[in-house]
Amino acid sequence: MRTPGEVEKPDESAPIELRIHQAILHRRKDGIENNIHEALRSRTPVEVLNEILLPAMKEVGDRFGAGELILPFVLQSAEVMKKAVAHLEQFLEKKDGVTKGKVVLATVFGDVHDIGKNLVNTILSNNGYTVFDLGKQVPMNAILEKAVEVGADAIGLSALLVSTSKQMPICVQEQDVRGLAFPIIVGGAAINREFARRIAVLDGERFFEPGLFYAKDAFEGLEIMERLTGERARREGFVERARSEALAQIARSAAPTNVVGTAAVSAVRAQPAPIPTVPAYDVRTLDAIDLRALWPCFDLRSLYRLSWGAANTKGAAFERLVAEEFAPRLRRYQERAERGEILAPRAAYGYFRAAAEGDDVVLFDSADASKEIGRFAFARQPGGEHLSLADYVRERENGGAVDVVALQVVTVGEEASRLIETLQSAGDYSEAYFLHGFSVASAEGLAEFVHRHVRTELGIEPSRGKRYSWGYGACPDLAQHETVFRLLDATQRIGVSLTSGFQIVPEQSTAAIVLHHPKASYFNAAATRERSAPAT
Ligand code: B12
Repeated sequence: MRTPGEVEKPDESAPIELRIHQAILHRRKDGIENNIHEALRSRTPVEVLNEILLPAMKEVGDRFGAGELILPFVLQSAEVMKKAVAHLEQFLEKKDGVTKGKVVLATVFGDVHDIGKNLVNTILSNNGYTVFDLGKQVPMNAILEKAVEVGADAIGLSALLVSTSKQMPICVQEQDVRGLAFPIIVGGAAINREFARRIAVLDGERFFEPGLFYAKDAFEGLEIMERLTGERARREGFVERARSEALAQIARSAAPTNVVGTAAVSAVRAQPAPIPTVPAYDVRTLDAIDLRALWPCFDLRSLYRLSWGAANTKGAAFERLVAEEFAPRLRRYQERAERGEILAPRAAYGYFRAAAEGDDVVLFDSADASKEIGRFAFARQPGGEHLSLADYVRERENGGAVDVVALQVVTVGEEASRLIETLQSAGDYSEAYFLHGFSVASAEGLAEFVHRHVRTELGIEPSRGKRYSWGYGACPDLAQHETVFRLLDATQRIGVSLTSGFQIVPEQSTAAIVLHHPKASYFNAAATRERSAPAT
């Protein structure tokens, strides 16, 4: 029984094209240059690329799509492909002749999240496309100028957050104003097909002719590029379908909807919680955190399944993957971190006098319980239990604030992102991906660690209360990060900052409000009934 992607022994007696195919499929880098040399004895460089290398990477993509390969192993195959192509290039007359198309790729302005973009770059550039990767936080003007300069076949835009995804429609509007016509592909964790269709229509009626397409992952991005650079009729059919879907959606959303505001408050509001003993109403910094105390706060399921790509690996195959690959690799990262590499965990957190006022939670001065120092206007569920985070905080009593909330901002520093960038540009795609996952787990683990620390200092049970991060369902307004940063003096204390999209820099950082109410639960303040994902 084989683990997804288990390496098969090379069959040296096989014909050279099969040996190269197997080397890419089974992620064997060693000797690939010699194999290329041997293949060039009977083929032109372009034939080696189009008849052996690209079909091999295509099969890797198909096996990934079929759930037979996990993403890190796909990236290891791409590393072999990159080595093979890099060697082949010296024999290719002019590189241009052999590209399937040119893509200008970038993470939008205000956004520092680039693992998604990097994966797209890896998959496209190792499937025959020329990628002009402009990096992260890229102003739209620079993206459009590059597209004009290189004569791009498409522009690819990536973003992590709703707030930063707002840059994407600017690409449509600016092209319209400037008379440009580059198809746009958008992707990212916080957007979806509905968003893409909406921004593909100008002035509520005109479809952006070159087309704007949503890609749920890098391989859908590849499919879209195959369509956009494929033969004319197929491309036109593809764009035509995008047009009709976008205009149909606009027509549907034009229909009046009866979303009503609500005066209702949830039943929780009438069940105020006992107020814990607060050590002091002040702000503190944690920057000498013992990493061994952090490891137990890791969510291994999310690391292995989400960040390291084994979401679809089942049963014994998963157990073997963890035993042979994941657990040893995690231990190696933890040992490096304990030696002072990779992570620099720091946190700023504090306790604030607080009172609910309608749907707002108001924070008061530590010395004067009537002096307001900050306010969070929280959303309220229009339906369902009509929950709002304000319901978990006591209202003013005798004019003063009697309740307490904690705020926290945590970061594992920028060293991880720097190492990931170095690995990515060196073509060590899978190492970059694995290290990104570890840094994500560390950031989430640190948020959990600080939350547990707050519960201990408040003397409440380990499971009491919840931690809510802005941008998630219960508190979607990321702009409130500014109030958190001001009240915690986060930039001074732990060296974090906010982008124009209210994203935190360094990337592996989170911000949250901690509520101690025993009935606190996760919910989505948007017009739905079901509960939303827990906070970071
Ligand atoms: C990992 C993660 C984190 C990590 C790391 C984030 C990072 N910058 O690397 C940590 C824990 C640090 C984090 C923090 C936060 N997060 Co977070 N996070 C996630 C999570 C779980 C996965 C994102 C990820 O890295 N996916 C893996 C990569 C490889 O996928 P990807 O980037 O989506 O890219 C793929 C596709 O989208 C596509 N794609 C992407 N771009 C492009 C471009 C093109 C051209 C193409 C073709 C394809 C394509 O292909 C890529 C490869 O397959 C998502 C939820 C989710 N399941 O997606 C929430 C999520 C993105 N986070 C969210 C939030 C709110 C936050 C915080 C703001 C919370 C807070 N207040 O602290 C912070 C902000 C961090 C900051 N620096 O500002 C929300 C965003 C919602 C919103 N309102 O915008 C999400 C959606 C969770 C949710 N359910 O609401 N987060």
